[in-house]
Amino acid sequence: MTKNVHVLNWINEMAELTQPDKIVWIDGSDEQTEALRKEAVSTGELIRLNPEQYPNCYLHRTAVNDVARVENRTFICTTKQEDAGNINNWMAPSECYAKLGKLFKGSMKGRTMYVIPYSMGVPGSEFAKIGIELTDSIYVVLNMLIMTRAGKQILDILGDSADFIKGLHARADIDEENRYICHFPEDNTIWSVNSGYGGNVLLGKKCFALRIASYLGRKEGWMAEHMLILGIEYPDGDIKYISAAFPSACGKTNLAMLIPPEVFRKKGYKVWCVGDDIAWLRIGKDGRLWAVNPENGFFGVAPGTNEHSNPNALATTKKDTIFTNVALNTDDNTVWWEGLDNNPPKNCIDWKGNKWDYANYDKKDKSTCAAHPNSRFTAPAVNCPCISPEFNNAAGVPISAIVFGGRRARTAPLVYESFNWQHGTFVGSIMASETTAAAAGAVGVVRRDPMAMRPFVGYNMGDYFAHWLEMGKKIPHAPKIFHVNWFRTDDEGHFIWPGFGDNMRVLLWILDRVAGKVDARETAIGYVPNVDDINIEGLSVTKETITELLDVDTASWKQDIENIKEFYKLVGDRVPAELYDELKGLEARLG
Ligand code: OXD
Ligand code: MN
Repeated sequence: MTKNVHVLNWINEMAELTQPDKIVWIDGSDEQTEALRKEAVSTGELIRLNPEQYPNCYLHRTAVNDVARVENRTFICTTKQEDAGNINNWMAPSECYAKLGKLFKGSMKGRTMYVIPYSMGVPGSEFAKIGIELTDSIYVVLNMLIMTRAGKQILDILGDSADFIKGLHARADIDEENRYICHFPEDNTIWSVNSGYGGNVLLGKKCFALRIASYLGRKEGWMAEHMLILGIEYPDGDIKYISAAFPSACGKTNLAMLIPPEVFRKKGYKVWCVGDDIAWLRIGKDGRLWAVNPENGFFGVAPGTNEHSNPNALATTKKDTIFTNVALNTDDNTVWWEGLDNNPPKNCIDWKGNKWDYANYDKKDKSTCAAHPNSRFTAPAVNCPCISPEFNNAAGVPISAIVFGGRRARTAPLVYESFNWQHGTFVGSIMASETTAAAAGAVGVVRRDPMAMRPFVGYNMGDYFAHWLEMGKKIPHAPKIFHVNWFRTDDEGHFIWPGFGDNMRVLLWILDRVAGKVDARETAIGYVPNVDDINIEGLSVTKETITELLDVDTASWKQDIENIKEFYKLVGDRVPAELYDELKGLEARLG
């Protein structure tokens, strides 16, 4: 499919190492894709679902020891350890190549090596980058064909260039003790071995589009972020775009596809989804920050997805979708997961492939669940009813506001605005989420997750903060930076804010601030809305509740300061002085 010597030499080298029986090039054609699906069904790697209810949909089960990303086995392999920083695991490149080389050696004997040329971003566009993944898994091929733009055309665009990311993946023995997800940012290389789970093996996603891309972005003057992108269309047709970063399990896919509350829908408001997980951001010729979603599909968490939480995601998965580790309803060959509805199928196979013990099912005990809590759907973006008309626009969309968010019971108010870009970078750097403890009202453990990028920055976190500050100086018309918290609780531990579609009310305040349409109250942490400026038309939430949601709890902020200091110390000596200045400023304002 190509005469590119860089590609051919590298594939020869990797084939000599892994020794596959044959090599198959993925051309992206319907015929080849269908043949691979058939082959996977014949070996049991995929189960075909009911073609009437789920046309062209399949179920896959991973090994029971291989169900999630493995942060403790993920490495950034830079020549100097300090370039990877304290937040990442590090191995010297030579040591890592030698160690993993042994695991890859002969790992594809008796198997096929698939060559997947793919593009992150619209192929051939200024924003796009090319990768090639070598894998011995049909499941990976079929997922990559959904999640990226893949096939022969990508090799045509690459021509004889050496500018591509080299990804090697082998399932090997799915041995957790020898599972490694390793990144060599100085060599544009990713090696992943002993896993078959999406986040570890779909190398275009977290490995390339976040870890390697964040490294490239710093070098080349742009940003790769763990952000959704959405557009809000006003009744007059104007559309404003927001990008937002939240740690895993904070409802990013739900926010990206939100349906406006009825009162807004009636007035003509719409929400468009550009992306649910990753944004590549660059400074446009007009001086604004422009974002593309480099992916071509959604790899979403299934449990909790339902007609109320995210009807658009549900609709997206009704065709051409691969489900992973959900339950199989054997009565009608359809899928089910906890939170889909209140009718768990009595006759079903659980995510481990065993007959589900329905009689002993206890919603609160995860070990009795039919679907794995991290079970997934891989669905094409084009299936989404609210996919943005700009989804395939190579230039991306102009960003008016950047939103950070976490899961905080008390500390963060519903929404606040940073004072400026530097302060906004500080707000992102101290992002955190709490795990809610079992006891009602108890506050859980705080995990700092700067810009929701803790597991995904491909270099030193301190340098990453510095890059944010640098970008701020270079963007003539920078977006404003906000922080939201949908998860504030009352004294009994109940969520106070309704969330889901109603989050749009907060996004509208954010956009009003950007447009200079509303005033705000200056507080120690930033600008907080005046109570009357959050539109609660058609909502059963009272003004008193909004007042409570917007309260800045000084005592818990003061407590947080110590934790922030500890975290900065952990990040190390490359935390920029400007962020320490911001921390001092916050401490002083809190009094
Ligand atoms: C994801 C994650 O899968 O952030 O998107 O873990
Ligand atoms: Mn994610």
